Amino acid sequence: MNEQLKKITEEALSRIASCEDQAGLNEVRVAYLGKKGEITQLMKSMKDIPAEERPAFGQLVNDARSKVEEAIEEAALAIKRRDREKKFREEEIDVTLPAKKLRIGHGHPCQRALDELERIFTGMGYEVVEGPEIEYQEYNFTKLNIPEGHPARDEQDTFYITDQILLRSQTSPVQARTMEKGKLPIRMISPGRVFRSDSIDATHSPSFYQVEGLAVDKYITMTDLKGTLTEFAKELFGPDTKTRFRPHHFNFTEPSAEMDVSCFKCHGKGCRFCKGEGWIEILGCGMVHPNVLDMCGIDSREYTGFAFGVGLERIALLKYEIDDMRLLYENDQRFLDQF
Ligand code: 2NL
Repeated sequence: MNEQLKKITEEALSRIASCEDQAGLNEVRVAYLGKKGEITQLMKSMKDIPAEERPAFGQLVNDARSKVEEAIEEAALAIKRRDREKKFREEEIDVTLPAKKLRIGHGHPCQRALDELERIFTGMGYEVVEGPEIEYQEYNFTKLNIPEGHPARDEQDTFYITDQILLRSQTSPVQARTMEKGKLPIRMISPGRVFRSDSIDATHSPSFYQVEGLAVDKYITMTDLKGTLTEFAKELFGPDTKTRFRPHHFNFTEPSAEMDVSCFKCHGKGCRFCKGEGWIEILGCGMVHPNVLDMCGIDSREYTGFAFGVGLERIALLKYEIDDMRLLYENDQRFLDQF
């Protein structure tokens, strides 16, 4: 019996030593310590030996049982440790490896110019309003004091879709629609894409971006126009910027003017940038024509307003010192990355 116990114990220990995983250990546990396991069987066979040998033999079997249990426990721990180390090795991250290069872009020069314009005007309490690019000629022309048959309609070489519907040639229709809603006073800018049947060159394109502005309230005067637009110019081109207003003609404003800013390169002395003028033309503006107010449902005897229109590309070209508008549309990254 003793010999057998020794043999079984050694066998068990050697099987435990060669176990690769927890499942293998479990099999060994069942084979030796389970209900029908070999060591358990030995314990059960106690009744076959003489009564006086039983206590000593029982002690031996119990010792053997503990030895095997301990060996299994130790082996289980070792396997667990080995598995964890293997997992750590496999999941190791080399934090010293160079990172993947992140390519961070930036807004298109026109978008950045627009962001800047919106920042300046919303800062003065203006709301940004957008509207449809396809319009009725009624909103694009008639309500802006450009009646049917007026030469200004041809001058703008508009793209017609039907005889009533066209691609807007300015964003003023958005303002006409806002005035019609009748909520006064109005302080708004309307940025957006406009279309004219022009051939492409360094300063023209059949589709470009415009930002128009409109303020309508009681007692708005030309002084408000000059003050607001001068403040705008100072924000955009620097605090030393001066402005001047030259008489002009637009159908929708009376009086009308064009605004120049002092050249921000030579501060008015005259240079290549301003073509020796000292001044750079920036925008068109004027007091909203009473006909326009009335046709948009606002009583021109009670309310007045001023309006202006800026070409966004022109601002971007000036701000980033680009000399050909076509560069803005080509989407050549090597060019755009410079700004
Ligand atoms: C320019 C000139 C201008 C306006 C746009 C306007 C709109 C309404 C009423 C009156 Cl609803 N005026 N817009 C006024 C003056 C000039 O744009 O050269 N834009 C690029």
